[in-house]
Amino acid sequence: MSSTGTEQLQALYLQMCRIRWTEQALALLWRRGLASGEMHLGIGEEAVVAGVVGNLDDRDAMALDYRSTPALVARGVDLTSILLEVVGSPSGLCGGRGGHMHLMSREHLVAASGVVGAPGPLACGFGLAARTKGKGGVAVAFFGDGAVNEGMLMEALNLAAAWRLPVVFVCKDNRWAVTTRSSELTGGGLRRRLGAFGMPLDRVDGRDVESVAAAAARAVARGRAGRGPTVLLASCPRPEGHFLGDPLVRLTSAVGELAAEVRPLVAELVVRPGAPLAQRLSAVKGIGGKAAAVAVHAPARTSDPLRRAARRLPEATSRELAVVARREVETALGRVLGEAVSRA
Ligand SMILES: Cc1ncc(C[n+]2csc(CCOP(=O)(O)OP(=O)(O)O)c2C)c(N)n1
Repeated sequence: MSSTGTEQLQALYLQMCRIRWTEQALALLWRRGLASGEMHLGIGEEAVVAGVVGNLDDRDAMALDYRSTPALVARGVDLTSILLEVVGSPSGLCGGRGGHMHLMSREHLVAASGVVGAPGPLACGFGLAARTKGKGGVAVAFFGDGAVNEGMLMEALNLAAAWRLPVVFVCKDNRWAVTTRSSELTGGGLRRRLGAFGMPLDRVDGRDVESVAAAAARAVARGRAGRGPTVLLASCPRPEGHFLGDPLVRLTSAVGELAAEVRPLVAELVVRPGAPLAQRLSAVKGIGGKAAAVAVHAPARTSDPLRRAARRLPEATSRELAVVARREVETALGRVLGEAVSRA
Protein backbone atom coordinates (compact mmCIF):
# COMPACT_ATOMS: atom_id res chain seq x y z
CA MET A 1 0.00 0.00 0.00
CA SER A 2 1.37 3.51 -0.83
CA SER A 3 2.06 5.89 2.07
CA THR A 4 -0.93 8.03 0.96
CA GLY A 5 -3.05 4.87 0.95
CA THR A 6 -1.89 3.97 4.46
CA GLU A 7 -2.56 7.49 5.75
CA GLN A 8 -6.02 7.43 4.19
CA LEU A 9 -6.82 4.06 5.75
CA GLN A 10 -5.59 5.27 9.15
CA ALA A 11 -7.83 8.34 8.94
CA LEU A 12 -10.79 6.19 7.89
CA TYR A 13 -10.18 3.66 10.65
CA LEU A 14 -9.97 6.41 13.29
CA GLN A 15 -13.28 7.77 12.03
CA MET A 16 -14.87 4.31 12.12
CA CYS A 17 -13.72 3.82 15.71
CA ARG A 18 -15.14 7.22 16.71
CA ILE A 19 -18.43 6.21 15.12
CA ARG A 20 -18.51 2.78 16.81
CA TRP A 21 -17.73 4.11 20.29
CA THR A 22 -20.26 6.92 19.87
CA GLU A 23 -22.94 4.39 18.93
CA GLN A 24 -21.97 2.33 21.97
CA ALA A 25 -22.18 5.46 24.14
CA LEU A 26 -25.71 6.03 22.78
CA ALA A 27 -26.58 2.44 23.66
CA LEU A 28 -25.34 3.01 27.21
CA LEU A 29 -27.39 6.22 27.56
CA TRP A 30 -30.48 4.44 26.25
CA ARG A 31 -30.01 1.41 28.52
CA ARG A 32 -29.73 3.74 31.50
CA GLY A 33 -33.05 5.28 30.54
CA LEU A 34 -31.54 8.68 29.72
CA ALA A 35 -32.55 8.65 26.03
CA SER A 36 -36.25 8.20 25.39
CA GLY A 37 -38.02 6.35 22.57
CA GLU A 38 -36.57 3.77 20.23
CA MET A 39 -32.85 3.82 19.56
CA HIS A 40 -31.68 3.14 15.99
CA LEU A 41 -27.94 2.61 15.86
CA GLY A 42 -25.63 2.53 12.87
CA ILE A 43 -23.36 -0.25 14.15
CA GLY A 44 -22.34 -2.12 10.98
CA GLU A 45 -22.60 1.01 8.81
CA GLU A 46 -19.26 2.53 9.88
CA ALA A 47 -17.38 1.72 6.67
CA VAL A 48 -20.13 3.07 4.42
CA VAL A 49 -20.41 6.31 6.35
CA ALA A 50 -16.68 6.92 6.89
CA GLY A 51 -15.88 6.00 3.27
CA VAL A 52 -18.46 8.40 1.81
CA VAL A 53 -18.12 11.31 4.24
CA GLY A 54 -14.31 11.18 3.97
CA ASN A 55 -14.73 12.48 0.40
CA LEU A 56 -16.74 15.55 1.37
CA ASP A 57 -15.67 19.10 2.18
CA ASP A 58 -17.25 22.35 3.38
CA ARG A 59 -19.17 22.88 0.13
CA ASP A 60 -21.11 19.65 0.53
CA ALA A 61 -24.36 18.78 2.29
CA MET A 62 -25.85 15.58 3.70
CA ALA A 63 -29.44 14.40 4.03
CA LEU A 64 -29.66 11.62 6.61
CA ASP A 65 -32.10 9.06 7.90
CA TYR A 66 -32.78 8.21 11.57
CA ARG A 67 -29.40 6.45 11.87
CA SER A 68 -27.73 9.81 11.52
CA THR A 69 -25.20 9.91 14.35
CA PRO A 70 -22.45 8.07 12.42
CA ALA A 71 -22.54 10.63 9.60
CA LEU A 72 -22.61 13.54 12.05
CA VAL A 73 -19.57 12.13 13.84
CA ALA A 74 -17.72 11.62 10.54
CA ARG A 75 -18.60 15.17 9.53
CA GLY A 76 -16.89 16.51 12.66
CA VAL A 77 -19.95 17.60 14.64
CA ASP A 78 -19.01 17.97 18.32
CA LEU A 79 -19.49 14.62 20.08
CA THR A 80 -20.69 16.13 23.35
CA SER A 81 -23.40 18.17 21.60
CA ILE A 82 -24.64 15.03 19.80
CA LEU A 83 -24.86 13.01 23.02
CA LEU A 84 -26.44 15.90 24.93
CA GLU A 85 -29.07 16.19 22.21
CA VAL A 86 -29.96 12.52 22.51
CA VAL A 87 -30.58 12.88 26.25
CA GLY A 88 -32.79 15.92 25.61
CA SER A 89 -30.46 18.53 27.09
CA PRO A 90 -31.04 22.22 26.22
CA SER A 91 -27.28 22.37 25.50
CA GLY A 92 -27.61 19.64 22.84
CA LEU A 93 -27.07 20.08 19.12
CA CYS A 94 -30.73 21.05 18.53
CA GLY A 95 -31.52 22.40 21.97
CA GLY A 96 -32.70 18.98 23.13
CA ARG A 97 -35.76 19.07 20.87
CA GLY A 98 -34.64 16.77 18.04
CA GLY A 99 -33.87 13.56 19.88
CA HIS A 100 -31.77 10.99 18.08
CA MET A 101 -33.99 10.86 14.97
CA HIS A 102 -34.14 14.53 14.01
CA LEU A 103 -30.65 15.89 14.28
CA MET A 104 -29.44 18.79 12.19
CA SER A 105 -26.58 21.24 12.00
CA ARG A 106 -26.88 24.32 9.81
CA GLU A 107 -23.16 24.94 10.20
CA HIS A 108 -22.32 21.49 8.78
CA LEU A 109 -25.13 21.47 6.18
CA VAL A 110 -26.64 18.26 7.53
CA ALA A 111 -30.21 17.33 8.41
CA ALA A 112 -31.80 14.03 9.39
CA SER A 113 -35.38 12.78 9.24
CA GLY A 114 -37.33 9.94 10.82
CA VAL A 115 -39.49 9.77 7.67
CA VAL A 116 -38.34 6.84 5.54
CA GLY A 117 -37.28 8.07 2.07
CA ALA A 118 -37.09 11.76 3.08
CA PRO A 119 -33.31 12.01 2.53
CA GLY A 120 -34.00 11.71 -1.24
CA PRO A 121 -35.96 14.94 -1.79
CA LEU A 122 -33.90 16.74 0.84
CA ALA A 123 -30.68 15.87 -0.99
CA CYS A 124 -32.19 17.10 -4.27
CA GLY A 125 -32.82 20.45 -2.59
CA PHE A 126 -29.28 20.53 -1.23
CA GLY A 127 -27.96 19.52 -4.67
CA LEU A 128 -29.91 22.24 -6.45
CA ALA A 129 -28.62 24.80 -3.94
CA ALA A 130 -25.04 23.59 -4.48
CA ARG A 131 -25.37 23.86 -8.24
CA THR A 132 -26.87 27.34 -7.96
CA LYS A 133 -23.93 28.45 -5.83
CA GLY A 134 -21.60 27.15 -8.56
CA LYS A 135 -18.71 26.11 -6.32
CA GLY A 136 -18.73 22.41 -7.16
CA GLY A 137 -20.57 21.29 -4.02
CA VAL A 138 -22.43 17.96 -3.92
CA ALA A 139 -25.19 16.52 -1.75
CA VAL A 140 -25.35 13.01 -0.31
CA ALA A 141 -28.51 11.11 0.63
CA PHE A 142 -28.17 8.14 3.01
CA PHE A 143 -31.12 5.74 3.20
CA GLY A 144 -31.92 2.06 3.74
CA ASP A 145 -33.03 -0.66 1.31
CA GLY A 146 -36.62 -0.44 2.59
CA ALA A 147 -36.77 3.23 1.54
CA VAL A 148 -36.85 2.33 -2.16
CA ASN A 149 -40.50 1.50 -1.65
CA GLU A 150 -41.27 5.11 -0.77
CA GLY A 151 -42.64 7.12 -3.71
CA MET A 152 -40.79 10.27 -2.68
CA LEU A 153 -37.44 8.52 -3.02
CA MET A 154 -38.35 7.32 -6.51
CA GLU A 155 -39.38 10.88 -7.43
CA ALA A 156 -36.13 12.23 -6.02
CA LEU A 157 -34.05 9.77 -8.08
CA ASN A 158 -36.02 10.77 -11.15
CA LEU A 159 -35.67 14.50 -10.50
CA ALA A 160 -31.93 14.22 -9.84
CA ALA A 161 -31.47 12.26 -13.07
CA ALA A 162 -33.66 14.59 -15.15
CA TRP A 163 -31.98 17.75 -13.79
CA ARG A 164 -28.50 16.17 -13.56
CA LEU A 165 -28.21 17.26 -9.95
CA PRO A 166 -24.92 16.76 -8.07
CA VAL A 167 -26.34 14.13 -5.71
CA VAL A 168 -24.85 10.86 -4.47
CA PHE A 169 -27.60 8.46 -3.39
CA VAL A 170 -26.21 5.97 -0.88
CA CYS A 171 -28.38 2.93 -0.19
CA LYS A 172 -27.25 1.07 2.95
CA ASP A 173 -28.55 -2.41 2.24
CA ASN A 174 -28.97 -4.59 5.34
CA ARG A 175 -31.72 -6.61 3.56
CA TRP A 176 -34.34 -5.87 6.20
CA ALA A 177 -37.05 -3.25 6.65
CA VAL A 178 -37.80 -3.62 10.39
CA THR A 179 -39.16 -7.20 10.45
CA THR A 180 -39.65 -7.75 6.72
CA ARG A 181 -37.06 -9.05 4.28
CA SER A 182 -36.75 -6.31 1.64
CA SER A 183 -36.58 -8.90 -1.13
CA GLU A 184 -40.15 -9.90 -0.24
CA LEU A 185 -41.54 -6.44 -0.93
CA THR A 186 -39.31 -4.85 -3.55
CA GLY A 187 -40.76 -5.61 -6.99
CA GLY A 188 -38.06 -5.89 -9.63
CA GLY A 189 -35.28 -6.06 -7.03
CA LEU A 190 -33.23 -3.40 -5.33
CA ARG A 191 -30.49 -3.04 -7.90
CA ARG A 192 -32.76 -2.83 -10.92
CA ARG A 193 -35.06 -0.41 -9.11
CA LEU A 194 -32.24 1.95 -8.11
CA GLY A 195 -30.62 1.64 -11.52
CA ALA A 196 -33.82 2.39 -13.43
CA PHE A 197 -33.30 6.14 -13.75
CA GLY A 198 -30.37 6.13 -16.13
CA MET A 199 -27.66 7.17 -13.68
CA PRO A 200 -24.57 5.08 -12.91
CA LEU A 201 -24.96 2.59 -10.09
CA ASP A 202 -21.90 1.34 -8.24
CA ARG A 203 -22.35 -1.75 -6.10
CA VAL A 204 -19.85 -1.97 -3.22
CA ASP A 205 -19.12 -4.16 -0.24
CA GLY A 206 -20.22 -1.81 2.52
CA ARG A 207 -18.00 -3.58 5.05
CA ASP A 208 -14.87 -2.65 3.13
CA VAL A 209 -14.08 0.99 3.84
CA GLU A 210 -11.49 1.33 1.09
CA SER A 211 -13.88 0.05 -1.60
CA VAL A 212 -16.56 2.44 -0.38
CA ALA A 213 -14.12 5.38 -0.29
CA ALA A 214 -12.96 4.66 -3.85
CA ALA A 215 -16.53 4.35 -5.20
CA ALA A 216 -17.61 7.49 -3.34
CA ALA A 217 -14.61 9.41 -4.73
CA ARG A 218 -15.77 8.60 -8.28
CA ALA A 219 -19.37 9.56 -7.50
CA VAL A 220 -18.41 12.84 -5.82
CA ALA A 221 -16.06 13.71 -8.71
CA ARG A 222 -18.93 13.20 -11.19
CA GLY A 223 -21.15 15.49 -9.15
CA ARG A 224 -18.47 18.19 -8.82
CA ALA A 225 -17.80 18.06 -12.57
CA GLY A 226 -21.50 18.68 -13.35
CA ARG A 227 -21.96 15.13 -14.73
CA GLY A 228 -25.00 14.38 -12.60
CA PRO A 229 -26.05 11.96 -9.86
CA THR A 230 -24.79 8.48 -8.95
CA VAL A 231 -26.19 5.64 -6.85
CA LEU A 232 -23.96 3.69 -4.46
CA LEU A 233 -25.49 0.41 -3.36
CA ALA A 234 -23.59 -0.75 -0.29
CA SER A 235 -24.30 -4.02 1.49
CA CYS A 236 -23.92 -3.67 5.27
CA PRO A 237 -25.42 -6.09 7.79
CA ARG A 238 -26.34 -4.60 11.17
CA PRO A 239 -25.82 -6.84 14.21
CA GLU A 240 -28.28 -4.90 16.40
CA GLY A 241 -31.20 -5.36 13.99
CA HIS A 242 -33.69 -2.53 13.53
CA PHE A 243 -33.39 -0.91 16.95
CA LEU A 244 -31.76 -1.61 20.29
CA GLY A 245 -33.46 -4.52 21.98
CA ASP A 246 -34.83 -5.76 18.63
CA PRO A 247 -36.95 -8.78 19.65
CA LEU A 248 -36.07 -10.72 16.48
CA VAL A 249 -32.36 -10.43 17.22
CA ARG A 250 -32.94 -11.31 20.87
CA LEU A 251 -35.03 -14.31 19.87
CA THR A 252 -32.04 -15.73 18.06
CA SER A 253 -29.15 -14.56 20.24
CA ALA A 254 -30.49 -14.32 23.79
CA VAL A 255 -33.15 -17.01 24.04
CA GLY A 256 -32.88 -17.27 27.83
CA GLU A 257 -33.40 -13.54 28.27
CA LEU A 258 -36.60 -13.67 26.24
CA ALA A 259 -38.08 -16.80 27.83
CA ALA A 260 -39.87 -14.84 30.55
CA GLU A 261 -41.48 -12.55 27.97
CA VAL A 262 -42.47 -15.36 25.63
CA ARG A 263 -44.16 -17.52 28.31
CA PRO A 264 -47.31 -15.36 28.68
CA LEU A 265 -47.63 -15.22 24.88
CA VAL A 266 -47.59 -19.01 24.69
CA ALA A 267 -50.24 -19.15 27.45
CA GLU A 268 -52.40 -16.77 25.35
CA LEU A 269 -52.42 -19.33 22.55
CA VAL A 270 -55.19 -21.32 24.20
CA VAL A 271 -57.19 -18.48 25.80
CA ARG A 272 -60.79 -18.27 24.53
CA PRO A 273 -62.63 -16.54 22.93
CA GLY A 274 -60.32 -15.40 20.16
CA ALA A 275 -59.02 -16.32 16.73
CA PRO A 276 -59.20 -19.99 15.70
CA LEU A 277 -56.26 -22.07 16.94
CA ALA A 278 -55.01 -22.69 13.38
CA GLN A 279 -54.76 -18.94 12.82
CA ARG A 280 -52.90 -18.43 16.10
CA LEU A 281 -50.47 -21.24 15.29
CA SER A 282 -49.88 -19.77 11.85
CA ALA A 283 -48.95 -16.41 13.47
CA VAL A 284 -46.49 -18.17 15.77
CA LYS A 285 -45.06 -20.02 12.75
CA GLY A 286 -44.64 -16.67 10.98
CA ILE A 287 -42.65 -15.24 13.91
CA GLY A 288 -40.53 -18.42 14.06
CA GLY A 289 -39.80 -18.15 10.34
CA LYS A 290 -38.64 -14.55 10.69
CA ALA A 291 -36.44 -15.44 13.67
CA ALA A 292 -34.90 -18.24 11.63
CA ALA A 293 -34.21 -15.83 8.76
CA VAL A 294 -32.55 -13.40 11.18
CA ALA A 295 -30.38 -16.24 12.50
CA VAL A 296 -29.39 -17.31 9.00
CA HIS A 297 -28.51 -13.78 7.93
CA ALA A 298 -26.87 -12.69 11.21
CA PRO A 299 -23.63 -10.88 10.41
CA ALA A 300 -20.62 -13.03 11.18
CA ARG A 301 -17.99 -11.57 13.50
CA THR A 302 -15.56 -11.74 10.58
CA SER A 303 -17.71 -9.31 8.62
CA ASP A 304 -17.28 -6.53 11.21
CA PRO A 305 -16.10 -3.52 9.16
CA LEU A 306 -13.80 -2.33 11.96
CA ARG A 307 -12.03 -5.68 12.17
CA ARG A 308 -11.61 -5.72 8.41
CA ALA A 309 -10.00 -2.28 8.34
CA ALA A 310 -7.84 -3.05 11.39
CA ARG A 311 -6.45 -6.16 9.68
CA ARG A 312 -5.09 -3.95 6.88
CA LEU A 313 -3.07 -1.85 9.36
CA PRO A 314 -0.10 -2.73 11.58
CA GLU A 315 -1.53 -4.02 14.88
CA ALA A 316 0.13 -1.31 16.99
CA THR A 317 -1.29 1.42 14.73
CA SER A 318 -4.86 0.13 14.81
CA ARG A 319 -4.69 -0.29 18.60
CA GLU A 320 -3.37 3.25 19.04
CA LEU A 321 -6.09 4.75 16.80
CA ALA A 322 -8.80 2.82 18.65
CA VAL A 323 -7.52 4.21 21.97
CA VAL A 324 -7.52 7.79 20.63
CA ALA A 325 -11.13 7.44 19.48
CA ARG A 326 -12.22 5.74 22.69
CA ARG A 327 -10.75 8.54 24.81
CA GLU A 328 -12.52 11.23 22.77
CA VAL A 329 -15.88 9.49 23.13
CA GLU A 330 -15.35 8.68 26.81
CA THR A 331 -14.59 12.34 27.51
CA ALA A 332 -17.82 13.40 25.80
CA LEU A 333 -19.82 10.67 27.55
CA GLY A 334 -18.38 11.68 30.93
CA ARG A 335 -19.57 15.25 30.38
CA VAL A 336 -23.05 14.10 29.37
CA LEU A 337 -23.42 11.74 32.33
CA GLY A 338 -22.18 14.52 34.61
CA GLU A 339 -24.81 16.90 33.24
CA ALA A 340 -27.53 14.27 33.51
CA VAL A 341 -26.68 13.70 37.18
CA SER A 342 -26.69 17.42 37.97
CA ARG A 343 -30.04 17.89 36.15
CA ALA A 344 -31.67 14.97 37.99
C1 LIG B 1 -42.78 7.27 5.51
C2 LIG B 1 -42.54 6.25 6.61
N1 LIG B 1 -43.15 5.05 6.54
C3 LIG B 1 -42.95 4.13 7.52
C4 LIG B 1 -42.11 4.42 8.58
C5 LIG B 1 -41.89 3.37 9.66
N2 LIG B 1 -40.56 2.79 9.48
C6 LIG B 1 -39.52 3.20 10.22
S1 LIG B 1 -38.10 2.44 9.78
C7 LIG B 1 -38.86 1.54 8.60
C8 LIG B 1 -38.09 0.55 7.75
C9 LIG B 1 -37.04 1.18 6.94
O1 LIG B 1 -36.18 0.19 6.44
P1 LIG B 1 -34.88 0.60 5.69
O2 LIG B 1 -35.17 1.73 4.77
O3 LIG B 1 -34.29 -0.60 5.09
O4 LIG B 1 -33.92 1.21 6.82
P2 LIG B 1 -33.24 0.53 8.07
O5 LIG B 1 -34.10 0.85 9.26
O6 LIG B 1 -33.08 -0.93 7.81
O7 LIG B 1 -31.93 1.23 8.19
C10 LIG B 1 -40.21 1.82 8.56
C11 LIG B 1 -41.15 1.18 7.64
C12 LIG B 1 -41.51 5.70 8.62
N3 LIG B 1 -40.70 6.06 9.60
N4 LIG B 1 -41.70 6.59 7.61
